[in-house]
Amino acid sequence: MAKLFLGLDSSTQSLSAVVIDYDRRKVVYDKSLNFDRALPHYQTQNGVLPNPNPLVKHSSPLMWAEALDSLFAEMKKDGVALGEVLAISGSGQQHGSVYLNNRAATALANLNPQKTMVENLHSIFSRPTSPIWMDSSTAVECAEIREKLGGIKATAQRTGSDTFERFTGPQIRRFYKTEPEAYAQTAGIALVSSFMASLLAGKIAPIDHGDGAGMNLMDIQKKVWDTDALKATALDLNKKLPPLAESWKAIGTVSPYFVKKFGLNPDAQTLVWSGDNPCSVVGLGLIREGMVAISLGTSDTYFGSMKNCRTDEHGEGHVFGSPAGGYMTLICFKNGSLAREKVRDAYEIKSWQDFGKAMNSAPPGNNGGILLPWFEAEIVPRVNKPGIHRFDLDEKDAAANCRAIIEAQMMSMRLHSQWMKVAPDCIYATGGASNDLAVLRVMADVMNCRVLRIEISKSAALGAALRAAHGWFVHSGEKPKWEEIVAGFTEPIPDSEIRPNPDATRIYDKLVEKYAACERKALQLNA
Ligand code: XUL
Repeated sequence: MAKLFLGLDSSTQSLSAVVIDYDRRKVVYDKSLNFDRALPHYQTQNGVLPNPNPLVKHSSPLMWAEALDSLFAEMKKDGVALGEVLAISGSGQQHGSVYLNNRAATALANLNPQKTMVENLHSIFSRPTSPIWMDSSTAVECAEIREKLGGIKATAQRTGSDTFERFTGPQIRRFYKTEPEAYAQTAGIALVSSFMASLLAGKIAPIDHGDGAGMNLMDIQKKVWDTDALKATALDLNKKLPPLAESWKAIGTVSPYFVKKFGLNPDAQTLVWSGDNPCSVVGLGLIREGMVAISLGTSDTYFGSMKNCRTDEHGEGHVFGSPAGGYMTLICFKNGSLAREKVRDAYEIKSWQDFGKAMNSAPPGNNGGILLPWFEAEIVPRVNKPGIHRFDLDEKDAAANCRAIIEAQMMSMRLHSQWMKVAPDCIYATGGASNDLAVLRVMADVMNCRVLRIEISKSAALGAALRAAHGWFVHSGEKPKWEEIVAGFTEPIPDSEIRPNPDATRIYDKLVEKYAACERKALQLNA
């Protein structure tokens, strides 16, 4: 019999399912349900509920529950062999929180298959909506918690990250301060990931160390709730959080609701869910220290695997638990494609191909010319207001400016990932701009590391399915190796490898020092 594993991904805009046939190393099913289109009665826009305050971004936990019903119905209709699925795990958009009252545990344990999920669960929430990662209404609470924990460095050392508006602790604090009665009625707080896992398992699920690290509430070294952080956040919070667990922990067999309604295997194990970024680390095959993925999208993201926990004293990067063991980092640079486009358009360059040609007509190192492309306020380094700064760079020189923006982005990644003390030995590049060879060449040369291209779509759901396989083996008493679990599922695009050119690398080893000095100067100018 085939070994089938199901990975679900409850993301901002959709719920997706990926089924893998483990022995055949194949994805055999892949489907997404878009919240706005499939469930228009919640009136979300891109998965977010309308709100007059642009800083407030909430979604509906009941919508996520309804989506689970709808997606299982689709899978059944599509003839997925649900009775053969051995284990299920999942991925959730990080940081979002769900507030449950004291009816939740009983309702979950008694899900009635004659009714819909919505009918079963409509009265279990102490807060009808869930703040999600796009919310930025908690600046005050971030400052309050950070101060109580002793500042940026201390907060990052303790929880893996400085306080951020979207992180769950500041969100909980805001709820506690603004709606004290509803907070008092809250018996349990879940993350999106642990909420969805709770529905599948029919009981309150633990939070894994990957997603738990995105809360500013977990001791990142010991992987336990941090008493001081809990106290700095809200009253009695220790009574409202579920236990933390390893990412491969089995919660129990799937709720009979899914067996009776959709024909799931009654012995199917539900595994703890994790956040989408930790799941993507597995779905991209970043299972050992030194493996890094760089996604060149609207913002550029640097994901790396790290064996031992180190934190960023400037509090710019994040450390989460990796579901493959150890840790992962996520460093997000806001001025990604939009900045690249701004430079391309400023010089009236028609295509990315022509942009690449322009870049290639300036030499590696750009004769020392440096651009700091903060077209928007930047996350890494922290820059509060936009500013463009040029050093030894002629604004009129199109080729030099095209090369300068890419070199700046790559040198910034090199510089601001140094706190990890892990030099990458293999970079998987993904996202729109990773199709550009000239860009990847600079990446390889600046990072002094080979670069391979990889397709990222569905990496979180695939990672969840691979985690289900891994967790199922662990639960069956085996000691699965991650290399074997991901083999054949997370291969880079064939023949896409670019190796660093030693001459260029030598130039960048020097230039990055100048870049760092320019950055310090520009930060002063920008302050
Ligand atoms: C990570 C973050 C986002 C969400 C997106 O810190 O906020 O990547 O996880 O779903």
